[in-house]
Amino acid sequence: MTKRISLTQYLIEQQRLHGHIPSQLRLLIEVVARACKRISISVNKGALGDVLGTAGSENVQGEVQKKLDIIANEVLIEANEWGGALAAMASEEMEGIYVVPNRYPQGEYLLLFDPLDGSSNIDVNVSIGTIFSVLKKPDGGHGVSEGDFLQPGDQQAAAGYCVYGPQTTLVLTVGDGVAMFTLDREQGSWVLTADDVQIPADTKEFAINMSNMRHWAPPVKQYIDECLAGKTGPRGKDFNMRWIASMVADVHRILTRGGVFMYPWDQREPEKAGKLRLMYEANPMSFLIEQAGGASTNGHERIMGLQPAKLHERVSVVLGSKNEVDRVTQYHLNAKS
Ligand code: AHM
Ligand code: MG
Repeated sequence: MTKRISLTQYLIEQQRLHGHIPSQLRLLIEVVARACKRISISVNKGALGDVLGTAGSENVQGEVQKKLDIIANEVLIEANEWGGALAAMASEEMEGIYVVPNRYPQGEYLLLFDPLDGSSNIDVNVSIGTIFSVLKKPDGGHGVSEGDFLQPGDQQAAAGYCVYGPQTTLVLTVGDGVAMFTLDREQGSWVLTADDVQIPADTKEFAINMSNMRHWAPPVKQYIDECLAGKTGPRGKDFNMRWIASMVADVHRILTRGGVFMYPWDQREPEKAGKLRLMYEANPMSFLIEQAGGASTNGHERIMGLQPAKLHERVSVVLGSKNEVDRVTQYHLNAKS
């Protein structure tokens, strides 16, 4: 029988081999993974657990909250606030930061999350997920403030997501490659099922919401037009399209078999940089993608190099197979010059 490696064992071995996972960080990752297990139980209950439908409230971005958005947010906060590894948390579903209450020890890390990504897919039983990012609280200064969170993605100590699909899979990076763990429901444990994940540099598959085509900027339109032209077009090959409308599921496909994912800026709200959130979605996914040999830009620059100006900042996203991301980025640069 092949030896099964649990998440705990993987993290301890990484710590021994490379010495770069401090024990607070290891503890924190394990707690997030445990919270994802709990969220997955709620997701799986669906209508039987009265978790479907809207909650009758809106989040800070003016989006209608689903019951599961709120449940997942609460599970993550409850699980993480008492462990001693964190100073504060920030979530796509909360306006301000959540400082760890005084009754618990304060740790040196900051946790950011999109508790339930792909909310529009909850009620239709399509894959959804949780995305998380870990930063270190900057040295010095008493207490913790929103400004402490405003660090470029390059500073992330760890990032990952959990996809609640036909299988429940946790995907993680601590800056030394990407590993995938599948939830064994009978044992209640995360089992390592893929290590050192690599994204092929070339692809014939793109993911974009095509219904927005008329609003895109010319470089995005050019790229997609060329893909659609297929074998007889400038690319000389046929492309396939996928759009799950859950970033976690689309990114998971790309980490598994390559592809390019885009949620670009468009003309509907020109002052808005994009739809997706830099700190809760784009940065953690960019960290995973780069660690797997892919690339991630906002069309112009590396996403992980961007200095955030605010917690709920939005960004244009192009990520996945390196050669395709480079091509889209080059089209943007050409349009500028
Ligand atoms: P959410 O965090 O409110 O779920 O929104 C983010 C989601 C992404 O997962 C996905 O890529 C995108 O929104 C889908 O957008 P659209 O409905 O425009 O296709
Ligand atoms: Mg989201």
